[in-house]
Amino acid sequence: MSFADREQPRTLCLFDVDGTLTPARLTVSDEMKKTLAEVKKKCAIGFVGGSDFEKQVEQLGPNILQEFDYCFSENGLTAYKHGQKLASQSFIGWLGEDKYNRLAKFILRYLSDLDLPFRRGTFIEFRNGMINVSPVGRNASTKERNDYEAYDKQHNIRETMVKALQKEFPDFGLTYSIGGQISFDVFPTGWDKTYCLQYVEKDFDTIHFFGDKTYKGGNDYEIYNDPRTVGHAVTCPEDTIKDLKQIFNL
Ligand code: M1P
Repeated sequence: MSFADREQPRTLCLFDVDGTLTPARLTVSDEMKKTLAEVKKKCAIGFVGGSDFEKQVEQLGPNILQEFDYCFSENGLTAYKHGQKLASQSFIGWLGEDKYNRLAKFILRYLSDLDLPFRRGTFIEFRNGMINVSPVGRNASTKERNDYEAYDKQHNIRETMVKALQKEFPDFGLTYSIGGQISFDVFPTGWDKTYCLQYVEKDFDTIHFFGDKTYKGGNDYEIYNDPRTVGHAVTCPEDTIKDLKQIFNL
């Protein structure tokens, strides 16, 4: 059995990253690392985030492949178990070049017409299992991120853009998910965080999921409500630690 060295070998704790293990786009605390190491003695641990693997390394540290039993980037479209890469599908393979071209042209045109107080660079980030669209651009600094987020809250830029995309491409089978501060993810419907469960559902009797965006429309909603998980809604990394201490008597 893969996890025979754990006290509860058929239990998995799966964590969202931003707002659950770390503050949004920032790095993991020593206290969280210590708590996760304790939890790993009890059961298997993994994370599932919308970001790509490189960003998760920036946030969680260079040794994530050793520290976590499962690493799921882009909702599990890039997946590792015990440091070994698992097979995955790609966004472009699923959608096809023609449809992606139409989508990208519409997005770039839409973005160029937006009135924004400032812009930075990288407006479409092309990933393996999704694209990420940012009206302000992914090169925004932490301060610029916060400023943009406040502006977006006031003017509903992303929400309005998602509605326009849904109207323009009703038959593309895509889901648009506003999970962070400055962008939204676009991926095939069904490739939300529940996508990663296919890699773990047979190996565990209990899969705890911890996330901060578990409300309808949040990017933890589907996996939090999935019958295969026991959902835990948290408000911040400190709250996650509090829950873990209670659940595992740490
Ligand atoms: O993990 C949540 C989101 O984090 C980032 O969002 P933003 O840059 O807007 O704060 C992105 O990596 C996004 O893909 C991810 O869903």
